[in-house]
Amino acid sequence: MEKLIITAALTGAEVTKDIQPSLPVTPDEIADAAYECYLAGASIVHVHARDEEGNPTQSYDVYKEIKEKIEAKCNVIVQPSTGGATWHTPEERLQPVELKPEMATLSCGTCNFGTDVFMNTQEAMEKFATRMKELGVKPELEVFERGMIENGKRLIKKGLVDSPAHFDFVLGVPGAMSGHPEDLMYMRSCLPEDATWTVAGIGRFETPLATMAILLGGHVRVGFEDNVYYSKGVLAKSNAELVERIVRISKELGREVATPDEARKILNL
Ligand code: KMH
Ligand code: ZN
Repeated sequence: MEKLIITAALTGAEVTKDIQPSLPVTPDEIADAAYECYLAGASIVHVHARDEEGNPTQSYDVYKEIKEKIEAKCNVIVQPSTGGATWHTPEERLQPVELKPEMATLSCGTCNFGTDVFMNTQEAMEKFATRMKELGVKPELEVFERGMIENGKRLIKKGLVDSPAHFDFVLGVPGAMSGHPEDLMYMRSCLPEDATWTVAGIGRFETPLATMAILLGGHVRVGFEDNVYYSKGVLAKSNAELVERIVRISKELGREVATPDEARKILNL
């Protein structure tokens, strides 16, 4: 089986330091967390930027600072978010793609997101995919619902996303698809045959779905964006602690963990 790619989703747009005191928020904190996760076994870091007040921002300049600070420390793959926060405009969200990162996320449809709506029109998805293709940025197709896989396939069919595409199943967001084992099995069965995939289980779904992905040949995303706990009611000490657990499980199950350069090969970066 291919080696396991572990993505660390370090910050997200929704979690605050009140909820998780170790949440990395400043560019220096995010770069330090990225480096710790890299040392622990992560080959990709999914990053969201925050402004000086700690609020989500899609500012080109802040993403630039984060990317440069991470790249000064290690060769982990830096994957900026184009999802941002639910209230960001598509134009704001697309800004970090101009940094020409190796990868960036591309959300493949609209869904409820907690008490908000996460809006991704066909027009916006095509615009994001077009710009990523022009700049040589590989999209990670974020799917929160079954129908979003079809939207991703449509982008491939239109020639806006290259095959083999890479999907990320984000399962367990309140308001969108749940994260039970049968949900993951179903989503996986709907992918294009040549696609690679990652699963990001939200909250209590994180570790069970990660374990399934290790066994099924998929890849894994963990981190404070998705889950702030190590176990029920016990906060994780750091993003790296969550990565370390996945490395341990994967080794116990006989699957090796990919370095960033090995991940680049698997994902055709
Ligand atoms: N914060 C969510 C509304 C992504 O990073 O691409 C969207 C999100 C997806 O986090
Ligand atoms: Zn994100």
